[in-house]
Amino acid sequence: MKYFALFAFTLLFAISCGGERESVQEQVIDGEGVQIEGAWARPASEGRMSAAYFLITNFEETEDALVGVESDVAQLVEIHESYEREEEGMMGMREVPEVELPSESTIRFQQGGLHIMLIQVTRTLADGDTFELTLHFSNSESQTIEVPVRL
Ligand SMILES: [Cu+2]
Repeated sequence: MKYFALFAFTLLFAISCGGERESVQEQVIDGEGVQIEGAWARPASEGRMSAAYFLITNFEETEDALVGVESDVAQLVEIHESYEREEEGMMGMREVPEVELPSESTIRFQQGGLHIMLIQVTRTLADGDTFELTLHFSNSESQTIEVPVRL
């Protein structure tokens, strides 16, 4: 339900700023499969945590889902979501087993929202470095992307 809300927001945003809307629609018509864009990750010292972000667009008419993520740059790689902890009014984060990718829609992984948690990175990730991340989907084939580290 949360992911549907995110998508609805994206649509609303697109509609509220005229020119954007056409390019978004065009993108959805032109694309194929599942595409990942705008990937980046935060710098981290060896042994610490980093987080990776990107946009995933499912151009297909069938649903898909991100069901797992792997990388040799961290001891543990998890799909996380941020949420507001009601008791304390603070933000927390927790692992989610998968993220639905509705047909012809874009899901945004971003700070304060969905993200890929890289726990105990195996080497220092400095601004300008890159590493590989492999994403597994329920329908489409796995994809390995190059993720740049930046501030
Ligand atoms: Cu996290």
